[in-house]
Amino acid sequence: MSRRVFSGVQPTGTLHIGNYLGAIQQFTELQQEEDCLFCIVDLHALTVPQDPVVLREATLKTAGIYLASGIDPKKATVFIQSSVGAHAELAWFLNCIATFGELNRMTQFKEKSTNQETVSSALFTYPVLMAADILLYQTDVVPVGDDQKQHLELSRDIAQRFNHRYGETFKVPEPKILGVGSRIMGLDDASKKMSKSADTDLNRIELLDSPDVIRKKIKRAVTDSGRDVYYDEENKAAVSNLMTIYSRFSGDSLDTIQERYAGKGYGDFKKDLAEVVVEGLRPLQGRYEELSREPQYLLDILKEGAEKAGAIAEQTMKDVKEKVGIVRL
Ligand code: AQP
Repeated sequence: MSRRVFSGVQPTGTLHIGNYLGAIQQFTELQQEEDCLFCIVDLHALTVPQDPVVLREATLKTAGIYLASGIDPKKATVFIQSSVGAHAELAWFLNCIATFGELNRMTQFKEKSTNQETVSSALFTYPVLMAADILLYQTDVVPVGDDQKQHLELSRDIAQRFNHRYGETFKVPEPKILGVGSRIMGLDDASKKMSKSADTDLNRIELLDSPDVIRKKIKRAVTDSGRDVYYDEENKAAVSNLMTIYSRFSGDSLDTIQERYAGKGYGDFKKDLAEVVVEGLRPLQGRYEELSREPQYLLDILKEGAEKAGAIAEQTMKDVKEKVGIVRL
């Protein structure tokens, strides 16, 4: 029997190769065998201030990138989080289960709230909404990048606590985190992950960057001291990150890449890496271009996805309300 898979991406800008290699590429593989739901989590994006026009555009762009990356709406359910009201509703019930102490230990909250003038309470409770997203669909497997490991652990704890208090209600989900490429680091600073919200766009290669922009960003990417291309995460963090990107886009192993560039410098390696990434993204960019000519098609897919997801969510919400003692009128 196929397993239920759920994952989401925030529409907080244009997706980058970290989102793609860490998460979306797994989605396209999983949809072949499993029962998949892929969501654009716009309510999560609202935890930090958003321009409404930009948010709406980014939501549709993210949906377009999903499809352009190879997510097939005939195989997987694709929808926008806010189009299924039960996400926010279940989050409330789970907020009553999660504790302040465990949310206070979330490292992503600490990173995102540091040096901010004001921090919304929703940024603090963000992982509870994420737990709701997952638990609502009785999810077995959640494919994510390595940065979401702690949030996934919390979702499991919340599910177990709810089940213990009220009786078996939620499946306890398993994370699916890849090895190589589960955390792509910034091109400008290999000690921090590549991120949509990093201060400079030299931090990331966006999936819709033109070939020239990709070449420029890779040329300017930081490297480490020395000139040899070899994999050593501790002493050669920047070069190791670039080798990981090369490996994931080309399919070549890290050893093969190391042999290929033995005796050559960073310059040759970076030049080839740029072409590997340009070629790797070409099909996705072509499909995105085609999809942008049919905006209604995308809206129809999202509407249908919301209906399918909503029907599953409704079952879970019925059970949750029954269990906690909400009066049915
Ligand atoms: N650098 C990364 N390497 C590998 N995987 C990554 N992911 C994010 N960054 C990397 C994975 O992409 C999926 C979607 O992430 P998200 O949009 O929900 O939020 P995020 O993890 O906070 O990603 P960003 O790009 O850093 O966005 P902002 O800057 O808006 O917070 C997740 O599975 C994530 O693990």
